[in-house]
Amino acid sequence: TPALSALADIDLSGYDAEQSRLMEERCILVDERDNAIGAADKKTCHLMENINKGLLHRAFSAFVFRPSDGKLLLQQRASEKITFPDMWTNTCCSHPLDDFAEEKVEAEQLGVRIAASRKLEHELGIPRSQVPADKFQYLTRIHYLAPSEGKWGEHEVDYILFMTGDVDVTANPNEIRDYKYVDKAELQAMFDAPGNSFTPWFKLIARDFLFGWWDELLNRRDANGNVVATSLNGLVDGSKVIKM
Ligand code: DMA
Ligand code: MN
Repeated sequence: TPALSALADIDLSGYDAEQSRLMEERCILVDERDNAIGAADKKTCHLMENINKGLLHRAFSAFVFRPSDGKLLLQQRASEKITFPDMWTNTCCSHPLDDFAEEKVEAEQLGVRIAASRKLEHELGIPRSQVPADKFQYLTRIHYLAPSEGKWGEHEVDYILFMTGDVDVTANPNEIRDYKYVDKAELQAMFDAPGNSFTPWFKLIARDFLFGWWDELLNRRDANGNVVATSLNGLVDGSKVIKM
């Protein structure tokens, strides 16, 4: 692990109290091949000063689709978020935590799938019974770096997870400003419209992967016409980390 900025020197007092508290969560540090090499708090992991020294952590990006029409659930991040506030993005992103033994399990990507279930409940209020870990389809992992505002940024190995299911949303206003379901054309129109801003990871995933995988999802409907995330099993070689 490289020498890191002294934590006590970074003042969070100008930020939302709950989001500042969540900066104490401990992320899993990884190398570029996603080997776990340690842990550090979320604040340390998201400072560009540390990212520029190579600090890299594990994350997930979950995409939840409605079975009946294959629409994707998007969220707009709350203004309270310290990184990438107010931006539109995929259903839910966060980190598997070193704080929970079950979120460190790498076999079958179980740890990130458990973290996705936990955060869909925390951010969107979706009951965990509707988003159980075993319903997520792992696609691949991407390695990307993206500055946010000021001293903050992201540098992650990000697991892309798809899920299909009918979910009841009760958005947590400290996390979520707005949410909506979109089809491919509606998402493209949002990208093309002036004034919308999107997270950098969502833009990268949309640019290179999302629309093609979404087409496959829509093409592989079950006998009832519903889209099923597990139909994508084997579509992608998820064994390597893709550097974006
Ligand atoms: C972090 O997302 C993960 C990715 C893929 C960017 P986030 O900032 O929404 O995480 P959290 O809500 O836990 O702060
Ligand atoms: Mn992160």
